[in-house]
Amino acid sequence: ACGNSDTGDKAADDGKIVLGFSQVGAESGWRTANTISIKESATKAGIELKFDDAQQKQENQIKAIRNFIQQKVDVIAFSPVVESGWDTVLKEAKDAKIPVILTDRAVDSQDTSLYKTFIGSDFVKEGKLAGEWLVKETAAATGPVNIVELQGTTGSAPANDRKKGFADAIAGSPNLKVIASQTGDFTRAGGKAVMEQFLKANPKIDVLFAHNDDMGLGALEAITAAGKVPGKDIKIITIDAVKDGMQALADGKFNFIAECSPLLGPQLMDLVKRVKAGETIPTRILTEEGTFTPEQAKAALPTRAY
Ligand code: GYE
Repeated sequence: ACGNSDTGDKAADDGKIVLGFSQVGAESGWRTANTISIKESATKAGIELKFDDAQQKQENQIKAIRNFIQQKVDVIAFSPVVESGWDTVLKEAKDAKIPVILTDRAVDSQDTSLYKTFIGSDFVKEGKLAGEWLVKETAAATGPVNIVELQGTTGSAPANDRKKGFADAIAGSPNLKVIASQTGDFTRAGGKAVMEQFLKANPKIDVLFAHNDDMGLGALEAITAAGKVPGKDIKIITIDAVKDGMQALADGKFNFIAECSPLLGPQLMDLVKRVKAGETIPTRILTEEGTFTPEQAKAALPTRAY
C-alpha cells in the first residue's frame, strides 16, 4: 500500500498488501470458522487485514466498504449479507480503481465488471443434495411426508439457492410436501423459535430441512421440549457440517448433512495477491464439498478442524 500513515486514514507504505474485508457477522458456527480462516491466512500470507463485522446488516457493510475506499486499501473482499442493492457502492470501488472479490455469497448485480471474481460454494447443489437424500430415504413411503423448512437470512444467496435446490430435487415426488417454510436467520435462537411455532401449528411433521446446522441445533431443543425424538420422530437434514452439527449427526439427532466449507481464507489470500499483481483470474471459483451420514460423521469427527 502507498500513502502517508500520519494522516491516519491511509495505510502505511511498508510494501504490504492491504485487504479490507467486510464480514456478515458472527451468526453461526460456519461464520466463526470462516472468520478464523480469513484472519489466520491473512497473517500467514503477510497481508494486512482490515476486518469489519457488519452484524448481519447491509447498511453496515456499505459503510465499511466506503471506509475501505477512503482508506485506499489495495483490495476489498466481502461476504454480502443479501444479494440485492450493491451496485452503487461497487461502482464507487470501481471508480476508485480498487478491485473487489466476492467471498462466500453472491450479489445479483447485472454488471459483472463490478467485481473480479466470486469464490464460494454452489448453494443450489447443496439444497439439491439434501433433497435427493430425502427422496431416496422416503422412497418406500406410501402416505404424505410433511416437511418443514428453516430458511437462512431472507434475501441471502444461500437461503435463496438452497430453497430452490431442495424444491427442485423433491419436485418429482408428489407425496413430499413442504407444509411450512420460514426464516430463522441462520441462528440457533431463530431456529428454536420458529421450530416452536411449526410444532404448535402442525400436528404431523415428518422432516425438518434447515438451511444450516445452527438452526437445526436450535430446533433440536424445540423438538425435544415438544416430547418428540429428533432423528426418529422427525428426520433432520441440515447444511454446513460444522463440529456441533457433525456431533448431532454422529449422535443420531440429525440424519444427513450437506457440507459447505468455511475454509475460504487460503484461496482468498492467493486471489488477493494475484489481483493486486494485475493477473487475470477466473470469474467463478467453486469450493469442493461432500455429504455426511451418521456413520461418516463419526469417522470424520476426530480430525474435523472446525
Ligand atoms: O451456511 C451459514 C452462515 O453464507 C454459506 O452463512 C454461508 C452461510 C452458512 O450463517 O451457517
